[in-house]
Amino acid sequence: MTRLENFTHDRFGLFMHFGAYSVASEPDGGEWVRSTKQLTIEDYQPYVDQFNPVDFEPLEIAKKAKKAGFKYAVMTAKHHDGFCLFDSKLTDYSTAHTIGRDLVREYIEAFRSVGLKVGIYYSLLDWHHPDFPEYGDIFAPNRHNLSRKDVPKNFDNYLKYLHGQVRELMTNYGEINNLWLDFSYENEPDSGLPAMTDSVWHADELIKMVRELQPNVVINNRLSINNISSEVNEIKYGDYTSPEQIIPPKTIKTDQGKLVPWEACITINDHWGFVAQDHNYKDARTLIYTLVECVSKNGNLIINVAPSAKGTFSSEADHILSDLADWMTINQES
Ligand code: FUL
Repeated sequence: MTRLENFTHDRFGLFMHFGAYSVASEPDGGEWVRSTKQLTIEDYQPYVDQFNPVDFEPLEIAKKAKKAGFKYAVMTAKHHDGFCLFDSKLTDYSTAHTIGRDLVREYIEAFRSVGLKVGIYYSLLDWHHPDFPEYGDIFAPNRHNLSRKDVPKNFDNYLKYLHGQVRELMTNYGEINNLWLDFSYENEPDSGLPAMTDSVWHADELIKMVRELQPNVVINNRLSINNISSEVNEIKYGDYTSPEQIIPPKTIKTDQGKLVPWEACITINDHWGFVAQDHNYKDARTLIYTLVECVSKNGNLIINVAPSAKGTFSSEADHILSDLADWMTINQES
């Protein structure tokens, strides 16, 4: 099977947004808390210092995920806050430095050991890197206040960092099945960020490097702008489109009528990052109906379950996964 046939055959993925923002557990923002609360790097530092998921046992999570019918997983190696969950030679802003753990390695080894495919989420945005011009981005009310125009920046330095970290992730962890890059958007002209055309990330070069290092990896389409809706029917970079919190109304086809692979990403409750107060969970029945709907339209479904700051799933999420497991036991193909 080709890499894409494998991906579309698998259909069902588990997303995990895991990071320092789980300590904040902030309903207004979740993983975006640094932006929504307009926190400086120093304001955010206590969350980074306190992030110590002593109960994170990826093998236990992997076993649950396998039983619940997931075929692959994707975990955040770095979200927009820039804090890395892996050991990078390019920064000390990582769990390798703060708690001596490479959480990405732990996750990958555990999930692979139970036969699940492994993917890595990597944010193109980086609100911590000194050469990334902004940490406000589109959803903050006072976005302009958040850009760092006062500090001299060299965007090429940031690009070197981004490409260098993707190289590390694609080199140091064996075979990676999915690279989930996030994301590109139409930025405001005076934001300080170079116009976010498709070429801003040197996307051609990046994709070429990734394909050389990992010939079988599938890549989402978020190097291109306008990438999170279900309207997109052309893939400029990568392999599949990634509609967010929406199930496309029908199959997605190119103007020439060719089927476009897609993966809908949805949250199990209302946040990507862990928020303890968020009890608005989708039940197993809803998730199963959603999965069937996606498959019937030629799509994949990836459901996000965020580990808490200690590294465990909430009891609600555990129950839902166990309900999924019951259903899967009866219906899974052998
Ligand atoms: C978005 C991000 O900004 C969210 O925080 C989340 O990671 C989602 C999957 O993609 O665009």
